Amino acid sequence: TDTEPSPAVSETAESIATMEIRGAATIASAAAEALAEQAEAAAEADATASDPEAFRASLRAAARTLRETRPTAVSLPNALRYVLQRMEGDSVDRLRRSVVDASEAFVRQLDRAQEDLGQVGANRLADGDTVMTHCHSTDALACIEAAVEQGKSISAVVKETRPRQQGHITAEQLRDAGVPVTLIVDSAARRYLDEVDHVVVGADSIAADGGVINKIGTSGLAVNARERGVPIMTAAQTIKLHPETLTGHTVEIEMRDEAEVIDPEAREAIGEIDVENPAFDVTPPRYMDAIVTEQGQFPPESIVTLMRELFGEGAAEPWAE
Ligand code: RUB
Repeated sequence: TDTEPSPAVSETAESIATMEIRGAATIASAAAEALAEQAEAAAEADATASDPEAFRASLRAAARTLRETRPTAVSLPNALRYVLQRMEGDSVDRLRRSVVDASEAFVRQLDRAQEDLGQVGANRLADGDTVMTHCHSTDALACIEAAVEQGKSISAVVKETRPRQQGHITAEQLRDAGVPVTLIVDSAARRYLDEVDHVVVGADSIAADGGVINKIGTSGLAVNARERGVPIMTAAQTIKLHPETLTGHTVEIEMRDEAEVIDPEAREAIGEIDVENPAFDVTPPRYMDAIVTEQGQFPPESIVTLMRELFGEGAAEPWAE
């Protein structure tokens, strides 16, 4: 149809769904860039090149395709909202320009925010600290890397993070930053907390009550950290704040394929069982010591104030048909 997403958008959507592109911040910037690619393609395509309304419709359709890839990281719809709300002009060329500019501004802000929150998070870490990580979060890594840049000597205990083992990516990136890494299986976390000074995790979404939605296993880690007396922070740019939770909605937890947990043959051998594979969980605010954002650090219970300030007008859906 006229509003079919361009090949670039379909490709990005596919890469997000298959987790070739993953992690909340990376997904957000890829989505914003895909909208810019859609704008460039639509400014050339026969059906949209000279029809501003058709052009707008093709951008909305592209945003819907991107939106449907994964449900939990709110940075994805927040990115789409940011770009579409800035789409303006009465000619296709003006519309195209506004989308491309908004997309570039969004990605610049995202990078800047990560740098700024890295400084805040780094201030919470002391020279000689050992940190524990879960999954792979570019926001969490920004804090550790900034601490290293401040001249602090940091080492890390990295949880492998079943079933997709994003911990391996974290281990590699920390090693590249000169941080000595010890990789452990997830179930060894409590044992190693005795040797850890700070737990640093990321977030896919932050709810209005301060609940932190992040990779499955984060909530158990937080409870264990509290029991061991180890502080835990979540590093999350404000793009992770989930506006719909202001009006009582809950965050959808993605359920992924059982083949990530057990291979079909082994499953067959066991016989009749159920297998479930939730990708994320919710850490209640009382188990999280701080949410570190580019606007400073917040106790989870007070994040709602920032959320109202930034997303108070609610969760518009500029991609609706
Ligand atoms: C990734 C994950 C990360 C957050 C934050 O899950 O839970 O901790 O997305 O990452 P998945 P970042 O691998 O399933 O996408 O700080 O890079 O936004």
